[in-house]
Amino acid sequence: MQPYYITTPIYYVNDEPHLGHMYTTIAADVLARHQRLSGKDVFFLTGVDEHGQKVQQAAEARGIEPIALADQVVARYQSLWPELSISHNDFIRTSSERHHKAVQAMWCRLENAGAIYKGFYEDWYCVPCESYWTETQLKDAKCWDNHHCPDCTREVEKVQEETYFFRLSAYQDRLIAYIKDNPDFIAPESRRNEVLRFIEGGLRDLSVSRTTFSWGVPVPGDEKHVVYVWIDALTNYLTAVGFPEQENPTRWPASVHLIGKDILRFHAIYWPCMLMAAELPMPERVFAHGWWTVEGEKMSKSKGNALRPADLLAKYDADVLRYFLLREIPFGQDGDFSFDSLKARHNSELANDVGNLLNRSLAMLKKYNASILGDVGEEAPMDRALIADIEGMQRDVDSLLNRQAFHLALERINSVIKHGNRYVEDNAPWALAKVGNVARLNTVLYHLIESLRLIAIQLSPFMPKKMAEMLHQIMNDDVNIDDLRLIDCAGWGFLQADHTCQTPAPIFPRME
Ligand code: ME8
Repeated sequence: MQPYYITTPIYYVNDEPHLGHMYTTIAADVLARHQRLSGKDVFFLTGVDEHGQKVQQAAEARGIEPIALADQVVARYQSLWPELSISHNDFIRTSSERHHKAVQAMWCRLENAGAIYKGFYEDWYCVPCESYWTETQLKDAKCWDNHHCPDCTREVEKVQEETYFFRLSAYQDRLIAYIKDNPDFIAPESRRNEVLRFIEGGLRDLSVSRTTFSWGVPVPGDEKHVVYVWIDALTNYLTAVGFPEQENPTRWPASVHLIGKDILRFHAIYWPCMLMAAELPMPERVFAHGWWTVEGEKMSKSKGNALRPADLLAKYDADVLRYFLLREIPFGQDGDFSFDSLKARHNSELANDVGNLLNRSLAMLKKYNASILGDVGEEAPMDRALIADIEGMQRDVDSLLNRQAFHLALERINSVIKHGNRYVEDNAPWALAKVGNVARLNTVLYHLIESLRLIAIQLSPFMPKKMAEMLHQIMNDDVNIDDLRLIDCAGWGFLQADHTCQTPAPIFPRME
């Protein structure tokens, strides 16, 4: 089986999960589910980033130990993911022993490669951004890393300390060449160009240890230093696949690192350079998606307008949220979350289009043939056109999802659903029933139900529970969505004459 290894960022435990964390994780889940359905051997990783000054400070502010804070937030994530049908294979915590070992092994590997040296550091540090700046990179003596912290104009701290450096500058030319030779490595295109411009501006060696706080992994052989949180965090992608027990883990490299645009520099520059130094293969792809605003405003802790999963799930079905988040904005671009557009999309695309096609088809089958599929007669051009459209859609969805174009994949599926609704109008089964054209009526109803089955399978990575319900009505049997494989079920003609479907029950009741 072809392997497929997909990751989300590991989320900081200084904040509770919010819409942004849901978004990346749902997107990764759709890809994991699609690839499993396609027969790949999927490993889907998510988890939490527990170390660093930011987490230590958040814990101090609450008067608790960092690990106690981490435990609380981990519990939130671990109860949230099943509610959203997230099908991860592993959940990594950076405080775990396996990860400590991996970080220390990575450190030694970098050191043995001559990529780490000890020096003295005098620079400015922005704690919320976990980033170092030189004097000239500051604006009005404040941080302005407007990617990682969108409204960051915060005070920076002067740091003067003995530190270890990673020779980032030594890999600059190799990294530029690599990015140029591998056009699919960083996506979307605009982000790739941004990264190239940044590297071409010159890379400075990176300070990779701190002595001013202790919440992290100690540097091997020099325990007063703690490994810089990003070296620690990025290594999680190797920990989970068995590094360092496996020096070159068989599941490595990752097929895709899915991230937000805020952490592109770390994944597209630091991480590849670390891997080059450690002589490990590059991830195949780093995709940086855009940022959500809420009703036109940036989400922020200070404004208190961050959308929390519990509030969303109290109002909306998890699958409807999954669908909306991936349908509403082209993946890679920024977008706005509004309750009005969620309702509008739900009512038009889910209730009206797919919901209606399912309902009317099953209702006609019940009315005209006691819910039993009849024999298929000779195929008309209209029937062949519908089948061809379905088969084209199956191929297109696969190639679109292979480049993370979720919105286009959904558009393509929706175009087939519209085709199905047109097919109903064009064939007017009620008229066929009226004139007693049973052969043609059976053929039309079969084409509708078989199309719906194949549509539900293609939509199942996006809406696993809803599509399990839809398939249940069609198959008249429980369908284990997680075990479906295209090779067994995606061919036209799977349903047989004499199969009995169920009486329809609306799966997307209209939102008022
Ligand atoms: O950066 N819109 O963790 P983090 C969309 N621990 N996505 C958003 C978002 C928004 N408004 N806000 C956050 C860290 N995200 C590090 C990562 S990885 C080795 C270490 C999502 O808790 C998006 O995926 O700040 C972003 O990259 C991530 O949350 C940052 O999560």
